[in-house]
Amino acid sequence: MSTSDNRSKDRLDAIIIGAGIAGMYQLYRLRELGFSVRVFESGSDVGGTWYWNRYPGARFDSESYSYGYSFSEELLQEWEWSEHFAPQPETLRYLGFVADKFDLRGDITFDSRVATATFDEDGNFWEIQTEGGERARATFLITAVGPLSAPTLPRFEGLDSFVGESHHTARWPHEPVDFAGKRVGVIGTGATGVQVIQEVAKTAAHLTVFQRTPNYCAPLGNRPIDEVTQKEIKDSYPEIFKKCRESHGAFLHASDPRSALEVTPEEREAFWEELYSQPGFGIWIGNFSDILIDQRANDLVSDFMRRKIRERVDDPEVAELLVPRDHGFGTRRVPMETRYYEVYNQKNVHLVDVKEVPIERIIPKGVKTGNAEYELDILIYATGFDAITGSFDRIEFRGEGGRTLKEKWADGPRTYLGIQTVGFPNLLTLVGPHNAATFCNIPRCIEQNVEWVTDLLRYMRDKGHERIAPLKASEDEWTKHVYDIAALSLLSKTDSWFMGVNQNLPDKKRTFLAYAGGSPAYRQKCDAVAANGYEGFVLN
Ligand code: NA7
Repeated sequence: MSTSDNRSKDRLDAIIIGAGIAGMYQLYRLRELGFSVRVFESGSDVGGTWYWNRYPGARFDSESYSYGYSFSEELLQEWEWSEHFAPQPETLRYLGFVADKFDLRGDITFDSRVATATFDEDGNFWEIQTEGGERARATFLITAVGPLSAPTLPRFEGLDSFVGESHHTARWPHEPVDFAGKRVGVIGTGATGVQVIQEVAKTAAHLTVFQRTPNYCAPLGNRPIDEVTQKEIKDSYPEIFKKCRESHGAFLHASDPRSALEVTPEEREAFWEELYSQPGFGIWIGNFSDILIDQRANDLVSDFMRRKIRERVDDPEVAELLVPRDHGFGTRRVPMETRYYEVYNQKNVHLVDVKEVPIERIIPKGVKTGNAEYELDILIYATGFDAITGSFDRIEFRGEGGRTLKEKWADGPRTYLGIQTVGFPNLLTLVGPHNAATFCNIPRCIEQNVEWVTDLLRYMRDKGHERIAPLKASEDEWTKHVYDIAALSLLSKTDSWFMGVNQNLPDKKRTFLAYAGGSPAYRQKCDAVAANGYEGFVLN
């Protein structure tokens, strides 16, 4: 590596793709090791997800103080979150503050999307080329491309014919979009759609929501952080992060060890009422231990959530459209909301069921369904992402024998620990498929990923190793384990982005893309692998 040889002029120790939360922290850690590193980032500044997703209403569903970086005590004490669930502009400011504090931007090339990455087998290095034609080489290539960063648009005809303003939520303009006096349409009612709908409904003259699949949404319970709480938070960071480390998804909400079936109906109801009124993901993550495993337990909690929707929506017909029937509560990502259901009691909001009568095409003046035309001034696509593998597929990774990663993962990803894949030596995938970070309060798992990779690279340098690749047997075993664990969960029985299901991507295989074994088990496994000299990998 650069410290021990003289080829560093044209070859870095590491290239990182992406300057979001993972890429920024990986840069910080590798610089600390004395590595030569360059980050390539397609955006014009740091922030990743929080750089791109500027749509109105975008905010955390994780408690702010459980989401920020934990590695610097000074940073923890300096930064003040203003709300329990901070809005996107504040998060972007925070990430800019981190970049300034640790002087990160100098090692990041912005406005630079990596197009290809090719492994040179003889030279044992990766060469990347950006869309702008810039090339760079490094011994290690670390991806920090984000699990939800390749937005997808519907495959409707006439997409470009719309004469009004249209935006995908993940490609929102930097200038504010004014909805006052406008007829606005939103397609999509996932976690993003729900956030944007409740915001647009406040000012739009008329809002039409095109809903295909209703989701079970739960109250976020956001509020400002007062001075006393601010101090309490700053004093209790070690406990906050300990709690996150010990919980399944690294959230502040740990699941209740009881079964939903072992308590009385009255106890169950009281517990669910309590969770429903509490802030954050408690109702999803802090629920009875079997709601995502046992169909009977899931049916009960789904009924509870359906009742809540019916209680909150005035028009019973509209309420029925909002009630999910084709999947159980929590088996898809639970959108968090603030008076979302009450939006449908407003006179300026109209819900259109596009499962019953699908959208046929986009027309110059708006949206045409099978039985109506909707005239719009602004059309918002909250239509999601090519999840988890999509951000990899956008880059042509060529490994040993010239094989592409896209070809290798065509039937679903195969990895060891969600960190490496056979045939692509020295490629390390932070928050990659089948990595616990994909189903997690993500910065907590990012820190685990980054620290593990940093320890690995330090170990390799100390031992004089320059190449790492997983054994095929380790990859087979991990991939089987990922699917075995997923099969126990009701998540794998439901179509969602966790399962790689996106109807706008008909060729994408239905396979579990995340890791459902939980972050404590994943951390333990990674630690054991490291303690055993990186068991399952070949280092030389
Ligand atoms: P999601 O959760 O994938 O939601 C996308 C939404 O868009 C969902 O309601 C889709 O309906 C809808 N959609 C997509 N394509 C169409 C077409 N062609 N017609 C009608 N409706 C469509 O993405 P989000 O951005 O909301 O959330 C992604 C994650 O980001 C989220 O989980 C958070 O972790 C952050 P469908 O359900 O497919 O019927």
